[in-house]
Formats: sequence, structure tokens, C-alpha cells
Amino acid sequence: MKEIIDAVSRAAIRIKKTIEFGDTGYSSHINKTGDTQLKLDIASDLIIEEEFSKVTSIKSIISEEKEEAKTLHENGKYIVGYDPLDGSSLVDVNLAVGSIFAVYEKEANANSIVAAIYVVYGPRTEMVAAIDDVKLYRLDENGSFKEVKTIKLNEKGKLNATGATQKGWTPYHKKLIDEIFAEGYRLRYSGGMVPDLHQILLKGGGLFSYPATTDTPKGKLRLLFEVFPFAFVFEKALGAAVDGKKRILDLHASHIHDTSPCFFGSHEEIKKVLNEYAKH
Ligand code: P6P
Repeated sequence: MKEIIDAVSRAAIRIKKTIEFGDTGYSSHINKTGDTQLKLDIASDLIIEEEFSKVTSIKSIISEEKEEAKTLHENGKYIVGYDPLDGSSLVDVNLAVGSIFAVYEKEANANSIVAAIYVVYGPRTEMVAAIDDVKLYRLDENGSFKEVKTIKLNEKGKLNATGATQKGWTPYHKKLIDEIFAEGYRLRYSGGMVPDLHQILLKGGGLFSYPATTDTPKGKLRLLFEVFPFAFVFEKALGAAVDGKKRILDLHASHIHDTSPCFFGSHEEIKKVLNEYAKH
């Protein structure tokens, strides 16, 4: 696993430079989920593929920016699903973005995930790796990622990151969110999944929700390279992740671009979600 983390570190340093000085315009390509790809998306995907090509333990890669899975090393042990630059459209307004990686063994699905890694490109470049526990690393002035601390969530937090267009929320989802705010939680939502979840993890807890809505009845976030990896991170950080009724890591993706409603947070907040959603 260390060689995969090292490859992510090398890719992150290259992607950071591409974000700072690259072309933020749109390409002429549309990816499998119908998003028009930014040149940054394509550049980041190529950088990651190049760095992963040097890692013989990686059998194949599944990228949000690629149509199909790609084999790298026939005798490799791991399948890596990744979103090369999640929230890339936020670069244009100088907000933080991130790369997300899920490491799978036998098959690319929740029951086979063995590690999750993400990188946040913000005022500082940080990487979080979840294997047995969740470790935070920060890029230093010498271009090396140095371990900072182990991340653990409290039973209850203070932040509420409320995703999706409110017009499309179900009445019971709105009731849940309003009740949490009425308890004094603070709204923290940038539209970037990686920094929004990173903030909850580093501030000790809260709730991030991207529910089913009228315009996204199956949610928007992708199981293989967004939802499963963050569910793994939150559970290893002593939190939880559900789809409203079930544990995320008990779900099964039948297609590489499948999405799901998702809630990530501390145990207290996830209990509130399950209690409210159980009534509908
Ligand atoms: P909305 C970015 O496009 C993204 O995929 C995630 O990073 C983010 O959490 C979500 O979409 C934001 O979606 O509908 O709330 O703007």
C-alpha cells in the first residue's frame, strides 16, 4: 500500500502545479456521467495514470474521467477507483478542490475496499490516508508530505454541510436539516465534496448530506470513486456513512458510474438521519 500512497503523493504535487498554472477552460469532451470535462480534469487524470503505471501492485484503474476500466499490470493485486479532480469547476473561483482514491482488492465494490486516500488542494496541500486508522499528511516546504496527526471524530459535531438544490429536497429531508440548524449547527458548504468533508473530519464532526432529490433521485455522488472511499474514511475515523436507510459500505455498485444518496458524519448526526428516513 505504501507504493500507492507514494504514487498519490507524486501525482498530488504535479496536480497542484497544474491547478495553479494550468488552463481552466473546458475541453470538447463529455465524460460518462455527462459532465463536460475541464482541461484540468483530463490533465489530472493523465498525471495519476502515469504515476500509477509505475506501481506494479495496481492491476487496473477506474477513473471518473474514463469510459471504462483500464488494465495497468496483469498480475497486480489492487483495483484503484478515483476521481482525479473532484469539484474542478471551483478552481475558477479559487476554492479548494480534491482528488479521491478508493483501493479495492478482488473487485471494485464496497465489500472489497481496503484503503481510501484523498488530497485537498487548498491554502495548503494535504493528504489523508485511511487503512486501519486515518492519518493526515501535509506537504512541506521541501516538497514532502509529513505526517501531522491521526484523525478521530467526536460522537457529535457542530457543522452541517447541506448538499443538493434545496428546491428538490423531500419535505422530510428539509425537516431533518432545519431541526439540526435549530440545535445551533453552523452551515459549512462550498460545493466541493473533498474540502467540505475534510472540514468536518478536522473539526471533530457534524453532518454532510447529499440526498435523493427530485432532479437527482439516485443522488449525484458516484459510489466507486466518491461515496465508498469517504464512507471508508468516516468509519475508520469512528464516524458513520449511510444512504438514508443502509450503511454505505453494505451497498453494491452494479455499474462503475452508479451514484447514491449519501450522509457522512458523527454517530449522533447519522442516528438523526436514520431516525427521520426510517419514517418514509
Ligand atoms: P451541488 C462537485 O461538482 C460535486 O461533484 C461534489 O464535489 C460536491 O459535493 C457536489 O458536486 C456539489 O453538488 O449540487 O450541491 O452543487
